[in-house]
Amino acid sequence: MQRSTLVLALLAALTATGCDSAGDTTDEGEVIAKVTYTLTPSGGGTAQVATFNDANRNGVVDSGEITGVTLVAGETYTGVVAAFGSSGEITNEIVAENDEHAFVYTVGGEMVGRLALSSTDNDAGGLPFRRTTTATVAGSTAATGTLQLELVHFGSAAGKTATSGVPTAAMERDVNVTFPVTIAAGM
Ligand SMILES: [Ca+2]
Repeated sequence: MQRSTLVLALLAALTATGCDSAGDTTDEGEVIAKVTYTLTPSGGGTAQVATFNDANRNGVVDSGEITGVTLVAGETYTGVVAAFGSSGEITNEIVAENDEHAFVYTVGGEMVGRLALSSTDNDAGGLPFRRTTTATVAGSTAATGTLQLELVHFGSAAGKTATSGVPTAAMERDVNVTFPVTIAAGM
């Protein structure tokens, strides 16, 4: 493994195979080739886009395939995830199966206690889906850490029963990628 500043991201396993369980209506075997998480500051300014682009289509995070974000302390952002297959955007296909899926965010490093995300959308059953979120950056000082983004496949709507939508480790991940995140000191 090539050592680089992306080492934290490289430590994260990546599963980029599409859902393949019986009953899925998405394209069988569709590979998620690119995922973006766009953070638009509520106070105005340029959106930040965390990106995983599996340029060599090998399903794992390689050097240069991850782009992190720099957020501003004290700012609030609107977050939106988009997913792309080899032939274009497939976000709508994921949304169509929102009762079987959920996006899960896990902060690491100095993002713990500084970066908080809350769902602003629900699935067909009224549980958090989290394709869209509000991201709040607490405090005023600079910091560095990580944000893990997972798209969990619960297998069936019945499997997604907890009100928090908390997945288990054994559940399938259609996306599992970790972005480096920097907080710039607030004004
Ligand atoms: Ca790759």
